[in-house]
Amino acid sequence: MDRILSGIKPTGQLTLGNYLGALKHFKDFQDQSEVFIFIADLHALTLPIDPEVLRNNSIDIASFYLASGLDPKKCTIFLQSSVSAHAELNAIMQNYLFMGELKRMTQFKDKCSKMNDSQIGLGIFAYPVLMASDIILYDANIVPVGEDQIQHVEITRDLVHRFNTKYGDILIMPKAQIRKVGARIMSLSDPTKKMSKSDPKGDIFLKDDMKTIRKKIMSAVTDSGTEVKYDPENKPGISNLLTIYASCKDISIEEAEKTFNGFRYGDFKKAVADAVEEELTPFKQRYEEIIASKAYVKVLKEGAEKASKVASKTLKRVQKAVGLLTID
Ligand code: ATP
Ligand code: LTN
Repeated sequence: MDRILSGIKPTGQLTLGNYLGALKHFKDFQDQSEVFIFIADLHALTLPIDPEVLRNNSIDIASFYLASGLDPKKCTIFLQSSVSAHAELNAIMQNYLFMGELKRMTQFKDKCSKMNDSQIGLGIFAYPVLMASDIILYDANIVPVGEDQIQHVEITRDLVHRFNTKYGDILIMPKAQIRKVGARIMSLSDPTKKMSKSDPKGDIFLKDDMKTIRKKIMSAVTDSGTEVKYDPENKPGISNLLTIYASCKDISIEEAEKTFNGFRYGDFKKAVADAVEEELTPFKQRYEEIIASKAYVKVLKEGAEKASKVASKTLKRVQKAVGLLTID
């Protein structure tokens, strides 16, 4: 049976990009696979963050997970920090990834390009080690993520290969699973940049009210010309809106393109806003109910117990393999 693992870090308000690229699809696995979905709160500490903001963001993500249809009876939902094996495995795995590899990571370069060495914490540099540990702990073979995370899964694969070559077949080889549509939603104000929760210009936030969301879509940057056509290079704005539409409707880009043959930009944007509203309205309602009932508390508590059982077994296996004396 497939083992699925993914997580979102509570660094800010979740965006439509997080939803369409990752969150929306997690539930699709829970009927036929073993699914582990977590809140990557230790990762959120890798850049400065206010403690109260971190706590609230974590509660939000847990509630969004439940609102997306993830069922705690069918999957395991937990906080990374409540399973200590993540930090313990990290301490071992940091010896099997090297400075040169870590320096080449796009996320590290993007996030730290404007900082000097006295501002860059070790955690953001070593980020891929912790992420690899997250994946390895649950013997996950499938890691559903947006496009920006492929490089981190690839370095995990390098680590697994390196480790298994040295110690035998100890770790499961994971693979990133990327959506055909929606793996990279772009900013509405600059469609050449990724929509990102830490760079909130041109973002749609899941907590925005529907009126604001519609307004943002209606004022999204479009391109010269009049044709609604998928051409990311020459028409990044229109292509991004087509992607958002296709992803909300669960159809291909080609089908979306056909739907808008002959449409004016204004009418097209209105249809995109309708599709987003249709998709997000029930989701947002469920989120409000979950926040009000605090349903996430029990889920996170039980999730931590379930996750810890699985994680501690893998940790033991790794400790033994590298020669740590494990006394049962
Ligand atoms: P940050 O801005 O703090 O780096 P982020 O918005 O990129 O955060 P993450 O927590 O890194 O979000 O990502 C959670 C999941 O959402 C990941 O699987 C990531 O690949 C996916 N994701 C993030 N942004 C987008 C986007 N614009 N389009 C599609 N998927 C995305
Ligand atoms: N790096 C990811 C969050 C994350 C993750 C993981 C995703 C941390 N550990 C393990 C998948 C598997 C991000 O920034 N979205």
